[in-house]
Amino acid sequence: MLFEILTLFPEAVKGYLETSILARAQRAGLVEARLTNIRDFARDKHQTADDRPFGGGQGMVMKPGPLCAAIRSVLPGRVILTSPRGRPFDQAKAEELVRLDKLILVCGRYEGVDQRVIDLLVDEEISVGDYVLTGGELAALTILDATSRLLPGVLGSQDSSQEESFGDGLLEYPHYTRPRLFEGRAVPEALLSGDHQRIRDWRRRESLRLTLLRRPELLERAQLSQRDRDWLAEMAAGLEAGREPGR
Ligand code: 4FV
Repeated sequence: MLFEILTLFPEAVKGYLETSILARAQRAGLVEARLTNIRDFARDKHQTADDRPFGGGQGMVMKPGPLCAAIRSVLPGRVILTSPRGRPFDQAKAEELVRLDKLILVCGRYEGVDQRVIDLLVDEEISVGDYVLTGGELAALTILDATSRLLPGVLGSQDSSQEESFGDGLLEYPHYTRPRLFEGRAVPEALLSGDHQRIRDWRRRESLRLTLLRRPELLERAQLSQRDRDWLAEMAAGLEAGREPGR
């Protein structure tokens, strides 16, 4: 899968791409990430990529000329602008995007980009959260990371995307590794039992319990068995009665 990243600060993105799983995926030819510096498309002698907003107000706005030229230099492909106005990014979106061969990720800076760039060339705006970043680069890397790790072969055997948060619409169960006892705290018995069904049940109950406590709205969309529903009812009753630890 090819990711074209358009940014005014390629150096801010490079380091992350050259690290761990993403670096290995690029070496294996599973992922290709190309960086384009939007300023290279500014034609004036000072290579100006931003200007003051019409109508006044704080900050600067990215100029349409350099940004449109930069986008057109990497077309065709799905053009995504990372911005707080965008559709919230989630696992389902990552699973949709990973079906594409190529993604063009445009990183905003300053107050944002001239609206005519969006009207002319942007297919969709995506937000990684309801907060304001200094730049869209972290959002672009978030989308690239969550999407490319779903590509077959990107996650090695030691890392799996099977059983994880949102994999089945629930929050992930707690993880434990050696030592068995740490600062007086033991690993739950079930995980030491060697009984695979018991281990699966413990993990499923923990996922359900954490999701009930922290993200109950996710339960509406999750695929739940009757046993899951029975457990949830028991937990909800336990919470009511203060029996279930609220954590
Ligand atoms: C953002 C977000 C974000 C806004 C102004 C870049 C910044 C600056 N992008 N999800 N939240 N972008 O805050 O995606 O242009």
